[in-house]
Amino acid sequence: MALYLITGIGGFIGSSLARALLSRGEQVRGIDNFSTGKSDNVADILDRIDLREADITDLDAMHAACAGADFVLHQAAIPSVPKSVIDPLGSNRANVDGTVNVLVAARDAKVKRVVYAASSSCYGDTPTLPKHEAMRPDPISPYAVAKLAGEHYLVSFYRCYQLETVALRYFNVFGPRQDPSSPYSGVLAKFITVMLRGEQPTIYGDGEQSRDFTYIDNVVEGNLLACKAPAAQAAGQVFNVATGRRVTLNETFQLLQGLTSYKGQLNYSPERGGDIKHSLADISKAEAALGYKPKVDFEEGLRRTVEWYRGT
Ligand code: UD2
Repeated sequence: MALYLITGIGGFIGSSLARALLSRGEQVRGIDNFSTGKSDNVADILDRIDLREADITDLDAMHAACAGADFVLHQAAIPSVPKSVIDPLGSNRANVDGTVNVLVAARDAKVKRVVYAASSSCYGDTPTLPKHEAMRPDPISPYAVAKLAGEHYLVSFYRCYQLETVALRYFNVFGPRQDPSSPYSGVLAKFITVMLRGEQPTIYGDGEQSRDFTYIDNVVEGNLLACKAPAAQAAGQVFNVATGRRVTLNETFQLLQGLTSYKGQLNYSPERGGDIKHSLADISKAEAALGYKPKVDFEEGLRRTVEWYRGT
């Protein structure tokens, strides 16, 4: 049994990781400032985790949280491309300063490995598809820059201090518990909840933008594999975590019409600043080095997610 520290445990991804680790008999400690995370997300596991309410930019709190931890799964962040366009300083504080703090604390506590939630946004709008890790990043939004800076810090901490680090570039993660209520929420959480209420979803742009939407279970699997893969293959490395298939928003809307029984129309409004047109991952590096294989495809993930929101 190992002790895992999850930063951002109150978030949709952090809380999903916690549940998966507990079900495997592992010990879980979590830290969250509950700015975007929700205590509801961990309500059912509260008695089985060591939960600490603190900010990752608080170095003392991070030192205390890292003490005795074997692995750190660093998920805490202020996500959202448009939010970072409005508030680049806030994005930088949480996503860059916060990440350096986590790394310093993990290094000092001599944790075995840090796995980091990086983002597909680092690839930017370069025309080459699929995106592979050897491509030169070309971030557009402040969020994408901050997430990429975090990656570079991970690699630096491996090279300078031999702290084993793995950066996982998540591609548009979705699934149960993703917050649908903020203007910055992920598009699938918003569409599903809006359509289940019989209301009209809004597409920014023409709806022909595409994403490699990745169901949460695949991301959980990627994290677990990243902790266990031999250092020679994983430490100091960056991996895409995705499904290797892309769908447009217009296609997604059609699929959701069937799953939610929504009969209404779509509303189209102007494209969002900082957006990327197409996103698709090459996942061969994660397959070869980590043994990663997406377990749940897009349609099945969508079905499970709709069912979950229907039940809430
Ligand atoms: C980016 C990253 C993703 C993750 C995320 C964190 C890319 C390709 N992906 O997601 O990996 O880091 O940031 O926030 O950079 N949209 C609508 N209607 C809505 C909401 C969104 O049309 O009500 C559009 C939006 O303009 C975009 C697409 O849906 O074209 C996806 O938007 P999103 O906010 O769900 O995720 P995205 O791609 O910014």
